[in-house]
Amino acid sequence: MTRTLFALAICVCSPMAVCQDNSPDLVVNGSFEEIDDAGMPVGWSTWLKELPEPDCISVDDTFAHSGERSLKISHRKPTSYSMMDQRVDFEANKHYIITGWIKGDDIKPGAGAMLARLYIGKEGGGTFKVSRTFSGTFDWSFIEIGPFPVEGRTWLSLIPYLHQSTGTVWFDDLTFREVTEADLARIAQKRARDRALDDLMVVEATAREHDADDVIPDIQALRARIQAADDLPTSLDVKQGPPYFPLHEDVFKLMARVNRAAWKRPPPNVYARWADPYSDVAPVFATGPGRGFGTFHFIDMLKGEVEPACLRLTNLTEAAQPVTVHAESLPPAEALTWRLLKYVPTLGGLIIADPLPKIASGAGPVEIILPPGMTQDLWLVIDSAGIDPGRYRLLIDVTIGEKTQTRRANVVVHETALPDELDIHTFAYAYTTWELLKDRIPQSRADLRAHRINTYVIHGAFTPWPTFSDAGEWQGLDWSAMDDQIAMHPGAKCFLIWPGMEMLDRVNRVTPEGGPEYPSAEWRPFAGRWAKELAEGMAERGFDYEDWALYIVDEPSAARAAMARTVGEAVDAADPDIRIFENPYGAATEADMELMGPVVDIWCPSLDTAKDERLTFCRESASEVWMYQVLGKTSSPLRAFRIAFWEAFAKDLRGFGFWDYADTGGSVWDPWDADRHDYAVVYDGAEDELIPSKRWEAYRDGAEDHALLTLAAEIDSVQPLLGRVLENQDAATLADARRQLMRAVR
Ligand SMILES: [Ca+2]
Ligand SMILES: [Ca+2]
Ligand SMILES: [Ca+2]
Repeated sequence: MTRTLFALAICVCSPMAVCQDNSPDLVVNGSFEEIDDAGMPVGWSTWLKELPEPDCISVDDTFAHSGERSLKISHRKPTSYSMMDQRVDFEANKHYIITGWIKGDDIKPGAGAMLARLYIGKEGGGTFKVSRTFSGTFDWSFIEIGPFPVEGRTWLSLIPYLHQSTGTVWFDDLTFREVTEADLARIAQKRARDRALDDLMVVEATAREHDADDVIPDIQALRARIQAADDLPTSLDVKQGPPYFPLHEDVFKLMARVNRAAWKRPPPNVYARWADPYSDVAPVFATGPGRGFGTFHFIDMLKGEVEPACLRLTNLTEAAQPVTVHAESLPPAEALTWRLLKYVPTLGGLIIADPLPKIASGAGPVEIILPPGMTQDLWLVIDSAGIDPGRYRLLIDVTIGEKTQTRRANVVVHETALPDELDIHTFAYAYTTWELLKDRIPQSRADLRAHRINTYVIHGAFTPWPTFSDAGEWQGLDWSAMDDQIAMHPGAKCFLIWPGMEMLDRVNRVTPEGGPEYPSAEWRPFAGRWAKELAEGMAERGFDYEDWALYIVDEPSAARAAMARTVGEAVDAADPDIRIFENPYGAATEADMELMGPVVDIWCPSLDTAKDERLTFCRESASEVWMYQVLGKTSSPLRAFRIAFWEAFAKDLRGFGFWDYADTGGSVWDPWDADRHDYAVVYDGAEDELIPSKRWEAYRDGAEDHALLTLAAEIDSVQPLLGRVLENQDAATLADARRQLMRAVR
């Protein structure tokens, strides 16, 4: 194929078709056609003083995606790292898209390699975005980053690179363009179209599985209508949930017909059955009689625990159905809370069952409208704190129109009680400064306690820092912000005081202005004095050394690991009883770990690294080992939030923290409105309301499971049950293990 023909083919298939307005390209010489006297590309620089290999960066005239030239980066040594850099300036508060083309020849990774990719850097050298990584040999491939909002930013760095790898990479036609309102509308319509088509695919697969052949032509006709539609919505009502628009509702109506085909006898209008609350569910959901566990359910609980039960409802008609649910015979009504599991979209094009707004308490009745064809979970959350131990029969009437179906459950509340304080440390970086919490601080603190959080990270803005007179004399620590934090968290098991030494030059807040600087020998006594007074102040407030720890830097590796060591030594010299906490993840090398080992008392490695030699090292070099995880919206409630507690128990990890309780980019409901993942496990409801998610409920249930395991620790059957849960990682195995453990500890 000649170059011209190849270029033509690309025009046809380029994903840029989504952005038709073609606003001006902000990259200078993104096609690498212009070169200076030294043969280097105009507009680009290498920030390296010296290249790792002579001529490893060049402009190549053998291969080009367009024009005659491209950027070539080539390494012979697997340790080499080279890049080009261009700062791109733009207007704030708009959306942009970055595109480019990349070609590779025999790219092979060295140790810790990031291979070849396009990296977008922000001020201070941090990562803004990255393309996917490329390795091996491949022809010109399209890279696209965005569209993304830049919010207040006015510049970014475009950095094509080859990182610690041998081989050759070429880059060409790098562009950076504003995405207009019209483009954004088209992108939103594409999202709506993809949602409907993805759901229709499930309908079609189910139709083929159920032999619902008569529905297939209608599925194909609807697909054609969705593909051809030119009036799709440019925004989805993410709070309301699916179906999002009339053609989407047509997909759901077909789902009703397909699910009905599975019934050999006349189907009910709404099929209601018990399901495990932590099993997977989706709005278009293949179902049929006898799937799942149907009409009868057991719930075993410790005294003082909370546990959900779940009624899964499927509308088998093409009309919306009002459903009334009422609990007839029951444990005390005060123990019951009804929550409806709603669906929200994710950035990756998925739809997940996550928010759990409260819709009623007590016996009911609960009334919901189930859209055509939709499957939705109704949770009945039981709190056994106010229930006397014993066996209760629960009758749930589900009424649709004139017809009532009754679903039965046995609730057993065991004599054995959940301890008031958990053995394991639980924390969620639940800063009072998060946007989502600013007006909901008391609610959030109560919600954290209700979800068994007992340990709080107190960040640098609340750290008791020393104050100095104008002459630079030490005036003691300012406890005002810390005292407020202590007052907000009564009964806390532990405070992790994170001064955030690695940020904003905070490491030098222990010395007066113009005084000695980190890491000089003169700086150290100041750090020591600060730590000593911190411990004295905590003691005055009733906190022993066991009740708090100093979390010097976050996620230490490289320079941060060195800082943890240096600060840690100064702290140890001043007061060796102060406990030092650090949370390394995959970026921390063996050398980083060994550097910090002598000063760390509590290791909190990321769970994925809490294994093998790393875990052995942590156990041997510190008195306690905890773990943490960074969990996103699509992390599995069952596995990442609940069963992770079983893994913590199996490995004797004494803490489980996760990022994050309330960190969001813009609205927690909307995955597209800001350039930051919505990590939060709670949603904003009415003015002062915080709506829990399925993930957040799973965390509480995991913490309670951990308490059950602790109670059962001496029982022979605990190890095989634990092993089975960790191996199978499913809801049914977990429920069975819980039941057996409860019977063993009573
Ligand atoms: Ca070119
Ligand atoms: Ca958001
Ligand atoms: Ca529970």
